[in-house]
Amino acid sequence: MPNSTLSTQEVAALINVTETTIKRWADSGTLPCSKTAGGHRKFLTRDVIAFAEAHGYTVMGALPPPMTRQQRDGLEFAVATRNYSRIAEIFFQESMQGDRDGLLDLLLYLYRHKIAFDVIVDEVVRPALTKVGDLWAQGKLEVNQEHRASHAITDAMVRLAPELHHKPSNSLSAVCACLEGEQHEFGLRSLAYTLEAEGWKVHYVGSNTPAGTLATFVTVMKPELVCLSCTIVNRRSKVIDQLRTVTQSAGKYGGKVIVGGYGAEELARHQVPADFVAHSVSEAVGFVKDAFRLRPGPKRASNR
Ligand code: B12
Repeated sequence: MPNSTLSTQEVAALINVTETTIKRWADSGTLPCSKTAGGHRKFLTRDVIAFAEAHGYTVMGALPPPMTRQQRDGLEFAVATRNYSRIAEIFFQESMQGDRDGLLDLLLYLYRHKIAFDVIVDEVVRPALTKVGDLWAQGKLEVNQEHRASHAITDAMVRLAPELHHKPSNSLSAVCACLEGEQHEFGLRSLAYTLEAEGWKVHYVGSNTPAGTLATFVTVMKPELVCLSCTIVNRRSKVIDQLRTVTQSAGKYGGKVIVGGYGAEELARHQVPADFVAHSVSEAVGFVKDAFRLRPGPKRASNR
């Protein structure tokens, strides 16, 4: 279960120094800490123990359990009732601690309680990261806090991927890439893991891929599916041009192209050169299941 956190007062009591000393150590970076939206310092128990051991302080008194009974009950109840907004809030709180192990435990807990991976991404991870982004945009989170949270989540997701149940190969392949200039790859990565679990061979190209090189790759590899992610749309016409370059290459041999991401949702109001615009990983999975019936077969002719 996730690691517990301690307040400044609790840490001071634990190693028998004043609160002022703790704040000084925290602010100088000697003792790792994060701040809540309200500006309160929070410390990971394991960081405090490591610090005490390294600096010769004796840890006094009993340590709080990793998660209180009340928190555990809250999570169990939220999972049992599929209360995703509550689960997302718990996930958000964990991500703000930057606690990668705790986040992995939480993800494993959800997955083992039969919440499908695409649902975890769409209903838990996405709202949690949206909240992180909103707080950052409002100036309530420092960039370092936002980065730490998103990296901790990425790390936990990478470590969750091998734990997913993998179906046997379906002999289909997919290329997953972000358009040029695009660094947001979380949705794409999640889709890649989902496809792999469904038996696809995935070529994960990742962030910031120029359309020309992607088109060449697609022409050579001839994947049945090309997944493109697009969040930042500074110039719509440029993004559309990039999409067209790739879809034309895929169209020549009948490959399908799906586009997703924050920016793609905006683009969907216009003519998008793609077979499908997905608002979520679950939607993409639905399209893929329909389009391919998940059976290998001869390359289909283009329907564009
Ligand atoms: C994490 C994050 C980052 C990380 C990305 C790390 C990484 N490796 O992915 C970093 C720190 C790099 C980053 C950088 C920037 N970011 Co940023 N970022 C975010 C944040 C907080 C979370 C995004 C995320 O990962 N969400 C979780 C995933 C799972 O959800 P999702 O992206 O919404 O995707 C879902 C669907 O869209 C779909 N999907 C997504 N991709 C795909 C692909 C396919 C093929 C399919 C089928 C489906 C699909 O499925 C997902 C699950 O439901 C958002 C906040 C927000 N509201 O989204 C801001 C946000 C997206 N960022 C923003 C901005 C402005 C930036 C920067 C310009 C900041 C800056 N000044 O430097 C840079 C731009 C970098 C660039 N050129 O790309 C803005 C974008 C506003 C806009 N519309 O233009 C947001 C919305 C923050 C805000 N509130 O202002 N960011």
